[in-house]
Amino acid sequence: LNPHDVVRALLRERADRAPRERGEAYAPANIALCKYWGKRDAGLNLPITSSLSVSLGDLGARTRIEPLDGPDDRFVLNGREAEPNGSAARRVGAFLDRFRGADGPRYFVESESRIPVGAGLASSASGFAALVKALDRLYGWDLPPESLSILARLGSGSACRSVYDGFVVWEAGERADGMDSLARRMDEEWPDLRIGLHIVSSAPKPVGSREGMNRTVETSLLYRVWPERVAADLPRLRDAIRDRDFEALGATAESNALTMHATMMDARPPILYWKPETVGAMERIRALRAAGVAAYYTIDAGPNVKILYEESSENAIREAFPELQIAIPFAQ
Ligand code: 2P0
Repeated sequence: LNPHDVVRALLRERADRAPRERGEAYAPANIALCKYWGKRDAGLNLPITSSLSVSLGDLGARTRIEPLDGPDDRFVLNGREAEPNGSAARRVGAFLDRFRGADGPRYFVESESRIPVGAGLASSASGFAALVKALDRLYGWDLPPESLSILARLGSGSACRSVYDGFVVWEAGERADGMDSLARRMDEEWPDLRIGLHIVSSAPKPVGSREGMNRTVETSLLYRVWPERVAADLPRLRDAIRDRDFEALGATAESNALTMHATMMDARPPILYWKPETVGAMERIRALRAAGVAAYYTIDAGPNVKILYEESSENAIREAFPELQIAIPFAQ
């Protein structure tokens, strides 16, 4: 199955519906506590392992889509029109082609992202999840969330997790067509949980995450233990969430991120996303911990550091990281 076939299989008779005037939707960014790193199918973004994330509440993307007369799509991101042939517009256009075919309708797409630019926060995750939900509203498909998750995955793997709020598990699945590779929300809340975004650099990364994960899978010997690491960490995280055991949650998430980075460092040529300031922040968090403040970190495919803590530690964290942007996953 190619991505277009997946779309057809999910939409079925809905594919013939006429559009409304517009569709609009919001989707949060997400941070993985057990990471997605490595694909078994690059065309469908099917992962080698399952992953677990938490969505970032009101840090995300709001997207509006309207049919457009004319030969080309228009894409406006944070008030700025994207270059028609730039990488952002091409990626959105290629994604829309999976729904409409190459000579289908053109669209005006406007997206506002409340994610710090360049935060290495997989803005593609909230972007594609919001776009799929906006399309669902434009055409009145009213698809179940599991289908929206599969469709979002076709845009960007981690986008399948941004269809939901809260804690989310993306089951890797086994099928070649990926119809069982989708995310579901966990039925748990953690109102005191906070995620601080410590931005070290917003410069473009030397190796994109797509290339980084492919190179790791192909060349890293350490990657061979990654599925075992995930198999051990996922149940630990589920238990920690169920028991509200913050130390277990933070320690597992932190170790999981370090193992992911170890697999990258073992790739040939090696991939190292950290900057001196990244390691500096890791040290500061370790020092906070030694001083009795429960704080842990996780790091994605970039130099920025995401700090996990609970509301009761907020003053100590803010003192150590005055510039922190704070996400509240379970705001009431
Ligand atoms: C994650 N990352 O679980 C991991 C951790 C980066 C490090 O998902 O190629 O943008 O679109 O499937 O989803 C970033 O990868 O990659 C990512 P594609 P994606 O959050």
